Amino acid sequence: MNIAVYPGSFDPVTYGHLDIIERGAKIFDKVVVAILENPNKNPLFSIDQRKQLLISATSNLSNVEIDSFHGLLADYMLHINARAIIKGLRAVSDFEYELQMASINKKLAPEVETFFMMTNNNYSFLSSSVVKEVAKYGGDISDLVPENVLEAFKKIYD
Ligand code: COD
Repeated sequence: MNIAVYPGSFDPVTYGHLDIIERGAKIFDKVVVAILENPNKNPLFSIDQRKQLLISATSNLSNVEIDSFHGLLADYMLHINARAIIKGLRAVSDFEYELQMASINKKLAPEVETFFMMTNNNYSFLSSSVVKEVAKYGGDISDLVPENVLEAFKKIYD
């Protein structure tokens, strides 16, 4: 079975992420969306909240699973016996960082390949940070995130 891991912070999941997940799920047998538990970051949503938001936003996709991990992605890949990492690319600015990540992951786990998927043009400007900023100041994010994420923001800011 070809298992791909789509790692990220997903704080919170956006339509940009979901587009990558849906397209990835058509190519790979299974896609594991893996949320990084990063003690150095101060997320808006807890790991459990992010997990729940992702679970319900992907409930229509039978070959998608949601998990979380800490430490190195390369170790997690070997731990779950996955050989493919999916990354989304938006702008040239993503490329430099992602090239560095792909290179270090290749060094740490040579049998693991990184696959890059170009953003959907409709979401090329979209990131979790942009969504959080707009929501914080009362802007409309209904075209940017699924309904359940919209509800989660309402609980924080309404
Ligand atoms: N369109 C397309 N792709 C998108 C969009 C969009 N609108 N928005 C986000 N994406 C992509 C991102 O490019 C990324 O590939 C993925 O979706 C997740 O995005 P985020 O912002 O939720 O997550 P990041 O970028 O904060 O995640 C970083 C990782 C957790 C993947 C990374 O830090 C990591 O692998 N950490 C583990 C530690 C490790 O192994 N480090 C390497 C050695 S130093």
